[in-house]
Amino acid sequence: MAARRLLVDVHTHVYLPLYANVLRSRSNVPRIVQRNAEERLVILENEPSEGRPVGPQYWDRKEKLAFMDKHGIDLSIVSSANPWLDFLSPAEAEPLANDLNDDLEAYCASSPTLTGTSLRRLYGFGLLPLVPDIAPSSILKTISQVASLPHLRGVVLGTRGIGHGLDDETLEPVWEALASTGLVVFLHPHYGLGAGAPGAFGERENGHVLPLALGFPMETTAAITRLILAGVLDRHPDLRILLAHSGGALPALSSRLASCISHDPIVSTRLAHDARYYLGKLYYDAVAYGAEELGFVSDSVSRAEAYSDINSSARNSASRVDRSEGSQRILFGTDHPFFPPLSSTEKWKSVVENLEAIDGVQGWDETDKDGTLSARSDFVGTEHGA
Ligand code: 5CU
Repeated sequence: MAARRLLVDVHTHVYLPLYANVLRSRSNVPRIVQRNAEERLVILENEPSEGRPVGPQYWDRKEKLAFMDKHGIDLSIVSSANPWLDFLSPAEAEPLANDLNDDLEAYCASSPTLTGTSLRRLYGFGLLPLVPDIAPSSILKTISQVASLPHLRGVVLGTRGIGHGLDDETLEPVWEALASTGLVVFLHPHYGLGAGAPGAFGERENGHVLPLALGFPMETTAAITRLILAGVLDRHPDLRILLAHSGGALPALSSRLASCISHDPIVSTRLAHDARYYLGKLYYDAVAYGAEELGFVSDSVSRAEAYSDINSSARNSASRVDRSEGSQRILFGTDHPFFPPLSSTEKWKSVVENLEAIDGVQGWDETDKDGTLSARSDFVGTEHGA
């Protein structure tokens, strides 16, 4: 009998109890503050209204499983939510990373079994102690720890590396180790790009809209572009990087990026391929909320191979693509527990929209859609019997 298609969520977060306690102990952002009977999460700089209400949906595993049940999600790959360990010293970050990885392993390992399979319902992306002045050997030790924990399938990474971004040469052994272990690297924003630029977001109170809708994706776009420009994907073609929020603006700007590179005397001979080629080496969550956007990402991935030859003169012929190829690298996600509905609804709008978007991509057949919904099983090792 053919195996049932699983619904797998690759973008879903937790603040583990130990981490929430660290946030409660702090007097600066990021922190959890008590206001009257309510706890509030303050993680972004200049958050309006002292952050947002925070409760068990952020740390209680029962709530995660209830959310999954409500939306028909069989299996989730849970990652710590931002800002991870970014604000800690090396002496604090390394032991906390190790403890949180052990806690995440326990959170997943003791989750219910997925009926009819040998899988658990929860797997995880662990944490690395990526903070300024950390010894690279500490990061490498933690990569070995994560690789040894059977329910952790990768690591979640912010965009700052150890303070100098993802093009920092000091990170070279980190990419090497991540590529050789086969761990997935889930690249996720926290700071927002543009937020600090004078006048970028104006003075009007717009809640979280501008930093989340624009700042987050642009931060991811800049981080992955810097990594590509540093030649990391040329040196480590096996690195499996999953980009949050469907890769931000990278797909839409990739031809402009390629043009800027080819006109720049410093960079024009640096890379082995045209910039658009690297889009086919990355993975994208499907947290885009729209079928057109997913279709565009899919096209960008599908045409990537045609840009392998940096000197190819027939680039525009690559625009005739089989869109379904791109679906191979696009994976369903929810961003839970963020984006809860503002008024009570049976299902969360953010989830329903992402499911409808996958269903509505023109040119994707049922196999393409199923692959995206089930995280292509081999990507995170969630095939039946794994
Ligand atoms: O709503 C937010 O602030 C966030 C966040 O911080 N992280 C995330 O993954 N999604 C939404």
